[in-house]
Amino acid sequence: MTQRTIIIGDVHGCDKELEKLLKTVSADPKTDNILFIGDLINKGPSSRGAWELYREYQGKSILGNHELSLLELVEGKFHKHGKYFDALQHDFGRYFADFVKDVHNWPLWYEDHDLMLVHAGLVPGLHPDQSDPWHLVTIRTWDGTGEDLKNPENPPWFDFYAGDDLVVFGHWAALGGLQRPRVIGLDTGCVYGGKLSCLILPERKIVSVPAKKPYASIG
Ligand SMILES: [Mn+2]
Repeated sequence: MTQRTIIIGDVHGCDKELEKLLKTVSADPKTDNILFIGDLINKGPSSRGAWELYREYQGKSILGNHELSLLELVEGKFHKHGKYFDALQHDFGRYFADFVKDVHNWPLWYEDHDLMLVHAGLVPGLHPDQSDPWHLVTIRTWDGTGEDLKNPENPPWFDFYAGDDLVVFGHWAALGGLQRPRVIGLDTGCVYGGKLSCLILPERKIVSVPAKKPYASIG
């Protein structure tokens, strides 16, 4: 059997939906390479439940903006996502240190042959290793300078992408997913009551399961 790569979009603590999606595609860590696009945690019902499934299925994840801010918060830096910190510690309980230790090993992007994963997107003209980490986990649109990465008046970052790799990203729930020949967006807003989606390679099939309910409001 050909080994599959299964890339899962922004889970945000929607553990029940993640479990359903993994079962729907018959994910098997023995034969499948299971990857997460970041933002496994926060906003939804159980970040710990999502992390336990990620471990059970021997997943690998890149950093989302929520994990990058967690790493800054544990270093004592102020960040606007600090509002999630107490709930996250409570949710993980005695496993919190193990979780943080795990996240310390998550890369900002993932590259394998002609596949690249990045949480939000690529800064036009730059390889991810030349980019500001926060740009990689938050970019939506491009203003030409990197000052304002989410102004809806500006074109999306992927309009500038002309590389040969297939780039898979999340982070932009309002976009509702994207399918272009070399760019695929997987954030279909599960935590906001949308659906949780994954991409299966090499067949390029997208499979989604609906959210049981909205757990947070968008924005
Ligand atoms: Mn995000």
